[in-house]
Amino acid sequence: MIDIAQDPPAGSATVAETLNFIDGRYVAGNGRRFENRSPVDGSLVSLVHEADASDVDAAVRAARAALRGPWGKLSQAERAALLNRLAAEITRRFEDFLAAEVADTGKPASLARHLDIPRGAANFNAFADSVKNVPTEAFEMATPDGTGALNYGIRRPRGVIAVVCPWNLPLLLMTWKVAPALACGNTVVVKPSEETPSTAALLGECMNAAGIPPGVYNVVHGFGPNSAGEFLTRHPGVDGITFTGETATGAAIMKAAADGLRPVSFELGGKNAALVFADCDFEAALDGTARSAFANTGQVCLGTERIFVERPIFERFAAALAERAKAYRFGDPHDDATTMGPLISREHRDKVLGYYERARQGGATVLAGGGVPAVEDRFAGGAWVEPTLWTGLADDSPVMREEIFGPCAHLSPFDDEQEVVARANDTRYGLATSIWTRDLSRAHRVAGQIEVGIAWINSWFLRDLRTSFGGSKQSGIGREGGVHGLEFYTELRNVCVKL
Ligand code: NAD
Ligand code: 6OD
Repeated sequence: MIDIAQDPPAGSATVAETLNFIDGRYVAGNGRRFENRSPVDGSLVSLVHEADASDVDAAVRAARAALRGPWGKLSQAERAALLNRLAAEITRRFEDFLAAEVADTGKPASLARHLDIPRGAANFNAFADSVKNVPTEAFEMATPDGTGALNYGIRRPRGVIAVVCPWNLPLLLMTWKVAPALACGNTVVVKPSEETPSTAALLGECMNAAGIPPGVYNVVHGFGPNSAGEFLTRHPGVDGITFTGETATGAAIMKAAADGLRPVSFELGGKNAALVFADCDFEAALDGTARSAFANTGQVCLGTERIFVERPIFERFAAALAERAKAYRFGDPHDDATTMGPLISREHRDKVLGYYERARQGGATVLAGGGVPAVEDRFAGGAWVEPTLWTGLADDSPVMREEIFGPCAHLSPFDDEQEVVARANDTRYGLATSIWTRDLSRAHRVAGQIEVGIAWINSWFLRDLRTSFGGSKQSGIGREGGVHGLEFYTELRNVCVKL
């Protein structure tokens, strides 16, 4: 989707530009300009100013100055009040955020309207609230002279936080990190995905309107290696790195973080399993599994790519899910009839179609999809792909092992609980699972045995922002959400007072 362009394309009269946001101002980057193209039809959305090393340095310095200056001097209650104003400002600009998110991602506006944009605002309110009432610890101790001592803990912001973001839920996932960082008193430099720079840039306007001091929130655009992502994560002025994205990228960032021993918080890839027992509420399991496999064109880290169905209902469930897959409608994201958008880019589509081909070559039976859908001529330049279901692959085939991140899943039958738990756990990932059953004892028993950070029973992607969120195994490092992010976004200091 993205080509490097030194100059605006020939013949374009006015081309929108997406600027970096540093120290409260929009600034042109010293680096190249690159194209942000719509995955719906390949049209140019904007020319994005890539930040070079000096731009990134300016952003980190601005963040450091704000930390020492106005932001660092605010009380927690004052910060929380500003974050509530910021949330209100996002809501006031709802339609602008919606338009920007849909332009970058091509996702149906109906989806972004109920998920991405409201969560962008909700994240700030939730974290402004959740850090308010967190106790620390206190210990009285005896001393040899008999007077004793008192220990108590206080929390302090970690400092300048680098926030490196993916493209699948751009505003939601960026604010999910920025909100707790700011609520805890840190300042941030955000590197949005090169595919989806617009809402991170737009948020700068809301920061200014809400009265958040300059330098608290900075945005630098660009790519990963040898670009803004690497310059930021290697910058010695960054005190911690929070990242959402691919597991392999997480490994590269962890190496960068090793210099200076900076802590990391990672939300990474998944190969999530749904476990559908024969005693489930069939329609609820069907709805939930269709959503978990196909929502956002399968580009949700929590999405299901492995579906295990108990044998007595396997054929019926597979046939019904295939009908759901065939019912999606592709087209204009602003048309309410459109229920599935494109993938993020042609490049990503090549990857997903590569797995479709591998499934075929591996002998899979294709129950639905398997290719590129017919779309209107005006969308021919887009990154469309069919929702796809397979059966018949072995658990150790690449399609069953590797994260595809597309609207596709494999269905396998199973015969007993221990067997399905072992198969669900047979992966290097450990992000999420959904268990569908009416047997409550079994539901809790299985949730306790699946090696994941998030287990849903009879639901999927049902989020209470006070709960912990993160992945086990190679799906992440650390937990965020509610008070859990305090471990990363603050430093706990013990004060020992000799009495
Ligand atoms: P990605 O890892 O390719 O890119 C994420 C970000 O990292 C981008 O901003 C990119 O520019 C930057 N980046 C890439 N290489 C870098 C480097 N060497 N140094 C610094 N920055 C670098 O991920 P993506 O393709 O944008 O997103 C899809 C992936 O994200 C999937 O694997 C998905 O599972 C994962 N994801 C996980 C979660 C979660 O909560 N666990 C949420 C969303 C997405
Ligand atoms: O809901 C959330 O807070 C969250 N982090 C969702 C992640 C979705 C991944 O694509």
